Amino acid sequence: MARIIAEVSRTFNEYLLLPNRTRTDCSPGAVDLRTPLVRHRVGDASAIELHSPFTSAIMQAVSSPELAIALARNGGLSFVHHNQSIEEQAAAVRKVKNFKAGFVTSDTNVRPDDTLSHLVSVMHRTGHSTAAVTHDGSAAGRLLGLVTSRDFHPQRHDLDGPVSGRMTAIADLPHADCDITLSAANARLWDERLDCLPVLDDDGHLQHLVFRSDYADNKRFPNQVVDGGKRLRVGAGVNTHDYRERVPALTEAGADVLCFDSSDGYSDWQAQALTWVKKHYPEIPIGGGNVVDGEAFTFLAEAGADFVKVGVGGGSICITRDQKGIGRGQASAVLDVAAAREAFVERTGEYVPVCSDGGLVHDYHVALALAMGSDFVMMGRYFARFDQAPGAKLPTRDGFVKEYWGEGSNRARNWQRYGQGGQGLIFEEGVDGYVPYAGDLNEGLAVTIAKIKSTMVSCGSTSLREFQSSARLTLVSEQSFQESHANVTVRDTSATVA
Ligand code: RVP
Repeated sequence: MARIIAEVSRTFNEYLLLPNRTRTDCSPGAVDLRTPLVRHRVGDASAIELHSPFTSAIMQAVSSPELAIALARNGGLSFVHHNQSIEEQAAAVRKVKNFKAGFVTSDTNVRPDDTLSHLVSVMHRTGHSTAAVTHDGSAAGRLLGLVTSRDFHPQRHDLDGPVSGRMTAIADLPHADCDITLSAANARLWDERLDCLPVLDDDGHLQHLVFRSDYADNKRFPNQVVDGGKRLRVGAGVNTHDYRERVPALTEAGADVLCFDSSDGYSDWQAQALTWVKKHYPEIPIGGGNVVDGEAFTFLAEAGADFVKVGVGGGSICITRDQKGIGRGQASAVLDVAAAREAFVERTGEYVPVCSDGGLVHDYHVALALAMGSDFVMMGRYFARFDQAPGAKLPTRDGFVKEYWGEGSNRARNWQRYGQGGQGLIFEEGVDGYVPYAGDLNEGLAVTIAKIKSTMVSCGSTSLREFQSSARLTLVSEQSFQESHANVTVRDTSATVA
């Protein structure tokens, strides 16, 4: 007979944190958001630590190399999605690993015989005012010169004329070799009063451009998550179908950590795949999931998962619960799994981090997920709203939106995550939609981090471990939920704020 679990399935919206006593030394500046990413012995440090507890969802509409770079620079980590060929995914991982702060791959490139009007349209598209002139118009072609928007004027110069007529030719252009460091490049930019320094390989092919403004930019990211070689860290999603080919390629590309990406990770397939990876690639940590209860957590932890992802059906684009009737309120799922994790620690002395994945709608939901025992969170909708996410930005009457679609939607065609009986998608488990545009990730995430630190201060905690162990949570009634919101007509001050 079916067993009914007595406990009601609850969401984050149903809880609030009670403030604890705040000591005088507990201020936002003292709050440390570092958190373990992968399994470790209790008392030892995790081989990979995040500096802020955020990962981005293993989704096409979310985890592009650009987003991965921005998130790692802000202390978190992206998992590059696997809904692409092995070669494409490995190339995306390489792009993140090869990112050198301040060393930019030129995105505004033309050939010497291109017209100035073509140059104008390229600059318009990229929004950049410095273009590399290379023999083939590619970012890695032989550099022939640089041309900037200051080198020509549409009214003074014939826009049908060639770019070569207005560029500064390589013979007159200060440039550097590949082994130059960022601080040496910066010194040259200032000493020689340059705005841009091209970096060339031995054959004169363009490798990077270094801009004066980017040096200061790099100083903005003291929390970036890097490997031993100071390269940004990045993760990658894998599936239980082609992992024998995908895992070696991703490892070779330099991925720091992998994660099985499945809407239901409580399966023998995932356990077998974990066993295989642990046997053949013991050096690369790999997470498992998704699960919603302690039993499934223990199953994956025993199979070797280095962290376990929690959440079925709570994602903002997810309709799994409607379609299949499976899932669990995210708060109940996290609480159950976190309890099993503590039992696992007691039994084995091994700490297996827990990730709350999906359904985080408000910033305070992140704080609740952490308080309930998650070591870090994974978010899709949240990151899809930013400039760095790959979805198109579209105008609406009231501003802008970004495209965001589920991996179980027809649009994603992700049969590896949602393949139903190996027959591709017979029915959708996700939707294709829009999210409000939220600008630059660096600014948006800074606000979220400030709110979480403020919550932790109110709860008297300066570390996530302390937050988890001392948090007091209360269930809210419908009435107290209403009371939480403003109960006046809120004046729209946006027009008057400078
Ligand atoms: P959210 O942050 O609420 O947008 O949720 C993102 C999560 O939703 C992903 O990390 C994944 O676990 C899940 N997902 C992705 N696609 C789909 C779907 O199409 N059903 N669900």
